[in-house]
Amino acid sequence: MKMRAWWVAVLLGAGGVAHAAGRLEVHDAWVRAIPPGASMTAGYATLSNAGDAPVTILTAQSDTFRNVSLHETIVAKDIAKMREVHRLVVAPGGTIKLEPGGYHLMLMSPRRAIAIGDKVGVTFLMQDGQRIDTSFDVIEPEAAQD
Ligand SMILES: [Cu+2]
Repeated sequence: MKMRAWWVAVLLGAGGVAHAAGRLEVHDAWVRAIPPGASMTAGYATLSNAGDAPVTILTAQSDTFRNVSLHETIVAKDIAKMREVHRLVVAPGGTIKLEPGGYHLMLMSPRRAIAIGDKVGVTFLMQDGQRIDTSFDVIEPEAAQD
């Protein structure tokens, strides 16, 4: 009897591990058009986890920019500073917004000019090895503020 209970527990445990998975969904993704004379801009989006395990985003890449990183804007003593974020965890059923004044994608050293209406491909890289390909719309700078 004890033996049978043990087997049931092992089977349930294995099943739980095998099926629990994070599932990142990216919505409302946009990039601020690069201001004249600048060589960097930022990307914003709503990141939701539709899975039943946490999703850990390590970084992102883009064919359009040589240098892409996850940043966070922090205001200390009325001065806004940015720092790189090396892991962003989206809880199961949770949402994190990349938005002006908060988390954002820092997009630096463009390989080509981007115009309003263009789409910029961004790939999010997850800790578990998953890659999610997304598309960000380029929007005029006046459409947002930091
Ligand atoms: Cu930044």
